[in-house]
Amino acid sequence: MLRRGRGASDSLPERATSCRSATERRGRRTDVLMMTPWLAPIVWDGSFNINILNAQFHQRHVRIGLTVFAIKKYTVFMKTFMETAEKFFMAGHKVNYYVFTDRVKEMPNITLADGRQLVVLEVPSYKRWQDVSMRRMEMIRDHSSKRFINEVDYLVCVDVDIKFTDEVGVEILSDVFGTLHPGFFGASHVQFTYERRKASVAYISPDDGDFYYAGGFFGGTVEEVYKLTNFCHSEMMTDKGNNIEAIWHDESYLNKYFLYHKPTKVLSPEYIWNNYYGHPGVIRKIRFLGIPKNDTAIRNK
Ligand code: 5GW
Ligand code: MN
Repeated sequence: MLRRGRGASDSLPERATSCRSATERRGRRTDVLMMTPWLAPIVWDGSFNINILNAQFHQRHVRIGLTVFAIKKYTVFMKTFMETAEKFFMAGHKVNYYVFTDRVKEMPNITLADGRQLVVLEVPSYKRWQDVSMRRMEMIRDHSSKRFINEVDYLVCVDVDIKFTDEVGVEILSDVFGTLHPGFFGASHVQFTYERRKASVAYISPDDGDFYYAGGFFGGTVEEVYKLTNFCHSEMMTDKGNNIEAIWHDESYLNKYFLYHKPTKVLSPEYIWNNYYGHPGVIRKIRFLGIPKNDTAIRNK
């Protein structure tokens, strides 16, 4: 039997300690769900080593597209969005910002770090705010097949009324991912605000549902995002033809998609927090924080 010599100071308990991973030393999270029933990781602070992940994704020369819509008055959110993204979103990786807007002239002029570029895509605006929100699916779909597929590997699709307040990096990337809505991560599936009218194709029965996903943060490979947005847009058009619109608009169709196409990674509400929900202890980091809106001042202009 081969046996390595041991120094006097190399006692067994000490060795056992030094063999533990950094995650274990900091303490494995037992306070939150770390994996979905279909074995997809749920990303919480402390569940990943960003240095190892960065090395892996750098080796693949990964390119990331961040899509955001700034239609009508929502251009006011762009400066903070971009400035905080430069600080916290995928630092050190190749990033294309894809900003869909009807007000190209109102885009902020921000100096970007190396390997990052801003692509402004001029799009029409819709009169109804519900359409402004919902038509994002169609526009992301159309640009995925035309442009994004040639330029990036992954797409991250987010709301604009948000600022980055901590690191959001490659730990979020996977074939297709969704984010737990901060209002429902402790709730039971019967409480989820899925579409409950059977007349809508977004309908989900009270017996079904895994999680309630936020409409403001999803993504995946360009191909998977194409499939997701194509589904959501087509289903919206079916409902429109039947004169019905799902209760939470694009979010309702997204939840329907994820019920039948399970995400390969689920992000914790660290990734789309809102102070409206307070500061529970399980939220160790707030990475992406909703900005309070004055509805009359911003929304209906
Ligand atoms: C305007 C009035 C009511 C609701 C949405 C809008 C609106 C949304 C708009 O005028 N312009 C616009 O660009 N949007 C886009 O849709 C933004 O990217 C915004 O983040 C996204 C979703 O709308 P939100 O953020 O107002 O929805 P909640 O559910 O986060 O409040
Ligand atoms: Mn929002």
